Amino acid sequence: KQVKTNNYYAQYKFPLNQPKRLPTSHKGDSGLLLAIGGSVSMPGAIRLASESALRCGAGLVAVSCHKDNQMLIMNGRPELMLAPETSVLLESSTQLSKARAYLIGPGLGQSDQAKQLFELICKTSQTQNKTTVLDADALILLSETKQQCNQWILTPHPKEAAALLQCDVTSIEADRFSAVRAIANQYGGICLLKGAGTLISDGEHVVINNSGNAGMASGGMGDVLSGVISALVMQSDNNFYSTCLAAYIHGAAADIIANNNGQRGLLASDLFIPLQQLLNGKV
Ligand code: NPW
Ligand code: AMP
Ligand code: MG
Repeated sequence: KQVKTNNYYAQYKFPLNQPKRLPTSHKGDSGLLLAIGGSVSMPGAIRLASESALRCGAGLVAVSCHKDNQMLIMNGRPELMLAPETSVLLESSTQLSKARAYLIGPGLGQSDQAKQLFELICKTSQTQNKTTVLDADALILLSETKQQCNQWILTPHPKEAAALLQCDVTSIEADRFSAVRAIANQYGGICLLKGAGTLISDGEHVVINNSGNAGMASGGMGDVLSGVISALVMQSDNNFYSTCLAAYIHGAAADIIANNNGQRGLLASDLFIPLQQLLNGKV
């Protein structure tokens, strides 16, 4: 089985469907992302994910979050839109049918409402073959239901990976290569196993990411990554490639900040502008 280092960025700097924005581009060309998360105690996670998706070229982002958080999440980022907050309302919404990709999990929580949203998104991504990034709480919910879909991109940290494979964190870390392949094979699609030396696998091949630094061990960093992946899959027809590229620029953006300011105190939201610069070849 092949193991490669992540040189996707160096090899194909602009392999997206729209290498450069055409003069005639409109926002529909790069697609609508439906982002679901942001329970009462965690509005920041889905805001970080949604804002990074915008910075990485998503045409439109609509957020489904707890009602109490709607204004907070829109605050200071009026480019974001709202989607219905319950599964019943979301099911008949245009955002669900029109979205080019779904992102579910950042700050979602595991309440009954979260479970219903999770079931709706799983069902719709399976029946409509829609690319869906599952992160954070969505991975814990997935570990309880054992569903499969080839259009899924799963982004566990080691504890979430342990839940998915029903083992402990020590076993995951003892053989990260087997773990990342096993998750992709068991649940379908692509798995990105986080940590120093993030691994990405389609169940067969494994790519090792070589960007990033220990300053990234801070809250919200994974939420940003889920937004980057979501934006890139909407602009490409290759989910594996887009996930590798996202991992690379996520780490590289953190490296740029750390080189200037140091690793300690690096914030997830510091990554937005360097992400945009990297994606556009400006650094
Ligand atoms: P311990 O302490 O080692 O036993 P968090 P999360 C473990 C949202 N967030 N390797 C560690 O366990 C997310 O989106 C919201 C091994 C830790 O205590 C999710 O919806 C934020 N173990 C939700 O919170 C910012 C690791 O897991 C435990 C590990 C839960 O996300 C933060 C739980 O970890 C967060 O993103 C590793 N690499 N990483 C916001 N601003 O709104 C973690 N663990 O950090 O309590 O929660 O699982 O990451
Ligand atoms: P999460 O645990 O979901 O917030 O995700 C944390 C993000 O930061 C993932 O993309 C990790 O790969 C990255 N990260 C955390 N710690 C490190 C580290 N020590 N070195 C490199 N990347 C890290
Ligand atoms: Mg996380």
